[in-house]
Amino acid sequence: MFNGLTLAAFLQEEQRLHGLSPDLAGVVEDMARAIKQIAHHVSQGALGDVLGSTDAVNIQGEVQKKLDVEANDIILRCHESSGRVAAMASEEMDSIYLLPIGERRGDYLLVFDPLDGSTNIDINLSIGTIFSILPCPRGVNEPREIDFLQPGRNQVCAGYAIYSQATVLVLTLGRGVHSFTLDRQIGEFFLVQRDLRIAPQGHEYAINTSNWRFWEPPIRRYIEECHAGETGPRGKNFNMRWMGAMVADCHRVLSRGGVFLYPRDLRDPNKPGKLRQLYEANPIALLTEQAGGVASTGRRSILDLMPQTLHQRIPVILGAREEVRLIEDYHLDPPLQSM
Ligand code: P6P
Repeated sequence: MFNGLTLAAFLQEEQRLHGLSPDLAGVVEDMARAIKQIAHHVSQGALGDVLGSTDAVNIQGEVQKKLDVEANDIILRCHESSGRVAAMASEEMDSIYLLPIGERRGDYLLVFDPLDGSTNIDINLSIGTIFSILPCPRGVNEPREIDFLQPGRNQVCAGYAIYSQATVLVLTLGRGVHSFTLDRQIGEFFLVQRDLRIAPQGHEYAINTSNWRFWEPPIRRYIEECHAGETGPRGKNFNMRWMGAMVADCHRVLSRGGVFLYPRDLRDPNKPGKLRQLYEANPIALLTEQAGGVASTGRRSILDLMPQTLHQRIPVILGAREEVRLIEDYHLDPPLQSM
């Protein structure tokens, strides 16, 4: 058996050494319990009744997969009677989720994408769960949507699970980014890496290049220079990856560097981006910054943005500090802005 620190022991250490709130530790442990249950369903594949779609469409306009709904319900069930959260919100639910009458309200708001990358489910490729924990405004016993509309810098915890060869939980409590791997035999998460760091320079980029014709000039310029490789202005060769699941691409960035981009594109000028701020961009942005990277819309820090609606979408460019700063500089370049 792996003899590293279990998640529970890590959280006890955080309480002992850094004053982590026992209730916040409890929310993390409840989320880990939900992730273990989701991991079990995901691992069933075609052998379980988990593949395929429902006939429902969520608020995002996306057909809900069976596992989307199952994962969402598992997370709700793991938290609604804990007395640690005051309310929850999810990519799969139009409005916020108020606890059943009689359940004690806690100090935290939980926001999550229960299954990110759903289009990968039926083809057995990586998917994940992304979560963000916000403080519930003091004195609020029945939270409203507006109580969730906090900038990402308010998060007290952010993390994701990636369901792949192994089930890996990556987590920050504001003191670095730490990675845990699930031992399925005994049902424990073990700490396998403390303080993940993203190298300031990178040579891998992740973007869906089929959207090329919709990109703004600064993004085209950056990607063209990556394509030009060592013969071009960057003087080095780049590699490209696109997993179709933000959690998988961003796990690679956190694990071996590079940059992830889902920029604003001109397909629908009213849509500032594809990825949702509260439960995709904000938690991954906090993890990125905690690992020494930068998370930007191209024009400003993601974590400083005040969300206007629960399912707000924003542009996302994150990863290696020097790469993201270069992309931000391209957004400031006046000749390009006029294009
Ligand atoms: P596209 C998954 O649906 C998701 O929200 C992210 O996880 C992923 O990075 C992106 O959309 C993929 O979008 O346009 O390449 O299918």
